[in-house]
Amino acid sequence: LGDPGVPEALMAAIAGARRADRVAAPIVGGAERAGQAEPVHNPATGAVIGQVIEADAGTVEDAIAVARAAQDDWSLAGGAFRAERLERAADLIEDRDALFLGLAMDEAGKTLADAVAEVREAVDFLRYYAAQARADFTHPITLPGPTGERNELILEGKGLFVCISPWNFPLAIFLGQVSAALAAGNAVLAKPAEQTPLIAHAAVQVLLEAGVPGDVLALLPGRGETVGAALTGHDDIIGVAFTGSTEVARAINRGLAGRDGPIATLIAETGGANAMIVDSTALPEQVARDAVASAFQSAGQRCSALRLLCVQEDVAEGMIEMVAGAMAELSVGDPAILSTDVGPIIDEEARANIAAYVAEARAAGRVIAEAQRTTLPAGGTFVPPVMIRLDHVTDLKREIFGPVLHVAMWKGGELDALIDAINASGYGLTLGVHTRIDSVAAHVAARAQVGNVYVNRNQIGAIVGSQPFGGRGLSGTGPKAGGPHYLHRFAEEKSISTDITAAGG
Ligand code: TXE
Repeated sequence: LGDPGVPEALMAAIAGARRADRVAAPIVGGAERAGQAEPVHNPATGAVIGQVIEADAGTVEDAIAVARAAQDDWSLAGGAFRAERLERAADLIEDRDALFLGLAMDEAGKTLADAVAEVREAVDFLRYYAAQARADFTHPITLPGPTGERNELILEGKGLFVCISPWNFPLAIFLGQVSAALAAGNAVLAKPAEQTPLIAHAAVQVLLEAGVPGDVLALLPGRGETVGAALTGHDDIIGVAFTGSTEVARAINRGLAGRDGPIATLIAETGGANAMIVDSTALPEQVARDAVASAFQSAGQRCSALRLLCVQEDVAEGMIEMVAGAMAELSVGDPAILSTDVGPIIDEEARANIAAYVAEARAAGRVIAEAQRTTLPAGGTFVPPVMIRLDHVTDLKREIFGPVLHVAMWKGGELDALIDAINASGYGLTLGVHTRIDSVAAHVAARAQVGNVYVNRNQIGAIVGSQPFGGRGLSGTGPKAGGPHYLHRFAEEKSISTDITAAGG
């Protein structure tokens, strides 16, 4: 996006690819299912951008039966066979970037920059897991043993995996889960978020076109309480990859535990109450840049987003002023306008919740800064960025999934108490630290009970292969997406020991 002219050219290509007649129908065995269509809306304008058809109970059962019959062959086909297809899908998405960028913008309210990052991440996931499948799932691993014995370890698909994804990364998280489950040799039943079925539908179409057999990949749009619960409560399911709220992860866990089926795996990535610790040696310009980007990109609708800025007391006034100044510059509005920095909240329910929280803070006199440059389309669901002052870091009780940055102060000499208080939230996703003292950064990084630590930089971002992403505690189960161990959680290990002293051995 850095080249002059590139954003304009992309916007023109996106406009050319836009259509209002897309239908996210369930896909089972490679074929679409009919049903009652409901509108899908653009959160920035309220405009109808397509339709979705919820999978009914019969469609869910059919998808499970079809997947059950096909999964073994898919697993036996080997990692290289599967990798080829996932890599082809990555190529197809790159070829059709205007389609996917446009859907990320129109369906999820992303700015062009956020949409570009999202499509890039989705493609990276496909290629990364494909490469791992080729390396680890194609040939047996030979293990040591006594003379006359051959010991091998092979990795196979576990069975039927349910992938349940959220709306905030409707392509990257959706495809990250689905491609990992497929790469490892599972059959996949994918349920996208209610708000973003169209981009998921386009992604499944690409995977099928790339040669993934229709029988091992079903798309089942619909609500969490109906389609999601039917899938995760089914006895034939062996694993669930879930990203969303902590409450739903708990509900899924309870559902899995209550079944008569096999002991299932749950890979969950949930929310965060992410803090940034700023000490008196930190560079104010850098803090302002990183805090504002971390808190307000994607309108704060990222699990990694900065929620709580903890500034050392003696420099707090200047730091907060600097952050407030950077906030005031943000332009809030329709992402279809290229200069927009902050887009809409995903839907009216989420908007109303965040707005009520902000109104309460405002009434208590705690709103100390807000974005000034707002041009909000009438039918959209927006909350302009705000900064809220807290008396103490422990005053942040829950995740506010929107453009709300809290700020609290801490006293020099009380760093360990601060880290303990942050850890005590129970969440464990990201923690940022801004300091010019290396030993302080190392100390914070060592004591932080989180999955991702960011030092002197923007506290969001998970580069596939370089910054494996995921939390602990209330933030999820691990292993980390885009990391070397993720794929193995989707796989079974089988060890084969053969006596090779016998004839022909
Ligand atoms: O998430 P849900 P929502 C957090 C964030 C946000 C809150 C609610 O705090 O405010 O969650 O967002 C499916 N069985 N995050 O309502 O409900 C649902 O259909 C099976 C953090 O969007 O958790 C969707 O596909 N599935 C986050 C997915 O779960 C069920 C991203 C997520 O929905 C289900 C999104 C059920 N009983 C929200 N109920 C992050 N980590 O980035 C719902 N679902």
